[in-house]
Amino acid sequence: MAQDITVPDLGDFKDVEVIDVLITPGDVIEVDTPLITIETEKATMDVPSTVAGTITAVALKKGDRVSKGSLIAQFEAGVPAASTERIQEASQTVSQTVSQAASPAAAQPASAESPSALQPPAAVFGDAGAPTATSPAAASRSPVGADVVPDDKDGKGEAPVSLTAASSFVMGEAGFARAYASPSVRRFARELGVDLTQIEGSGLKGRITPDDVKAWVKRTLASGVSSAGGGALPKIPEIDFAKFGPIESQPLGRIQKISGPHLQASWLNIPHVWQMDEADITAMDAARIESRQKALDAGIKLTPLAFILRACVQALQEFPFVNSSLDASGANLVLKKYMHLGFAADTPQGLLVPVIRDADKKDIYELARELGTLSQKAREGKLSAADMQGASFTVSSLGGIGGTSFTPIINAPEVAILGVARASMKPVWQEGQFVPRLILPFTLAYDHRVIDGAAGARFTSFLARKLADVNGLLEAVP
Ligand code: CAO
Repeated sequence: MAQDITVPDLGDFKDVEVIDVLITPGDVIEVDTPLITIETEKATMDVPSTVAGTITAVALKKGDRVSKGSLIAQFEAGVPAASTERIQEASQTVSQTVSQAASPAAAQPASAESPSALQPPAAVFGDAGAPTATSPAAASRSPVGADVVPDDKDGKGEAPVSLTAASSFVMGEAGFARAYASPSVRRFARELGVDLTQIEGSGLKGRITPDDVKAWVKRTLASGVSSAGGGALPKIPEIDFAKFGPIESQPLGRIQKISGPHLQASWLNIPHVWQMDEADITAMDAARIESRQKALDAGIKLTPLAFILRACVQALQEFPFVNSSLDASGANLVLKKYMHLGFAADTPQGLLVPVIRDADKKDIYELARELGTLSQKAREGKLSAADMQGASFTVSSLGGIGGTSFTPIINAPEVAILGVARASMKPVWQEGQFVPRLILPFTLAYDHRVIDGAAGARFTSFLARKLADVNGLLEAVP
């Protein structure tokens, strides 16, 4: 028989916003499985389950507001009931977190200061921007691989760690996905540039607390070693621009605030190399123009990007190490057997990176259709967390806007990103004469720890050949 799961005592808080719902009907939950993430003015926290069973109905959605006793979901006890002790522990987790949030002394500086902490999370740059599900329930409903592996510290499959976009906008910090910490602690750690994998949690069952993060920072500063292993960066001097003329100060957008530190982390942590090349896409564009109307009739806008994504798939199949990530130790390469392609989308809210899943199983038309659907969702601010998770390689195309080339920043923990500029007609020397050809400039940014220069150049040369081979691009996908 279905039973109710309700919001436990939230201390002084009432009418708190739900910023994420981590369960769906059919999920098997255990004691401590995070059910929802709520956000107060002071902190973001998970509400873990105090029961075990199978979710039959979910009563909440993002944006709803809850107080003590609000119905979260209904469940049927389908797995062994949790022991009283574990139920007490779960309840204790909630009340401890809530009381920390309620206490100004314990409130996290990041939450109090960062506007992003006061707003619903938004995923930004792929894994970098997307919530990373780390609960068994969330992992089971997510098609994403390595970044949603449940934290299973004690071998019981419990993972009272949840997600926010800010918490999982990870640049080169694969360990974050496995760290045993609340979203607000993750956010706090990210803002300080702290690698949570290096911290031993002193909280319940080893959970990392804000104090653990602060203590780690103090120790690290005292020892003069940064989390990146180097010394502190020299600071850019602060300048009073008003001395030189009138100024106006505007806060950065929420997405910029989230993505900025992670772009910087990628920039600082990854030794980037940029390999530039060009492809002759004359035949490809002719085929595109020929099929454009037919595609439009089917509701698909066929742009060069769909062909480029298909060529990327072919290149990634040939060079699987480009479809990989370094693990947290930096000593092993995680080769991904899936091919989820992220693409940068310029939206009114800022840069977002939706992900086309299993791009290797899709032909040009399916890729174009998904590009259209996801771009529209991105612009309307309707992308879900899952829409932005799990990219294994990213393409950033500025071809619709202009420019002859640019040097993109890798969407860590991926190891490469393709930057596509605008194609233009150029005179090309062929068989003793110049002929006009449509030339597409592109740049592969790659992590030199993983990809050698020769391999990078082989990848871009292969990609150029694939882009020139329109028949190969249009072939049915097996
Ligand atoms: N060369 C020449 N023309 C191109 C082109 C290229 N490389 N790429 C696209 N175009 C053309 C398209 O064919 C289209 O023209 P028509 O309307 O005449 O067919 C026009 O440019 C606009 O294309 P689009 O932008 O609507 O579609 P897209 O599939 O190329 O791109 C998307 C979709 C979401 C990637 C794009 O709209 C976008 O947001 N780009 C910005 C990405 C960004 O900000 N990157 C920087 C991130 S930091 O690294």
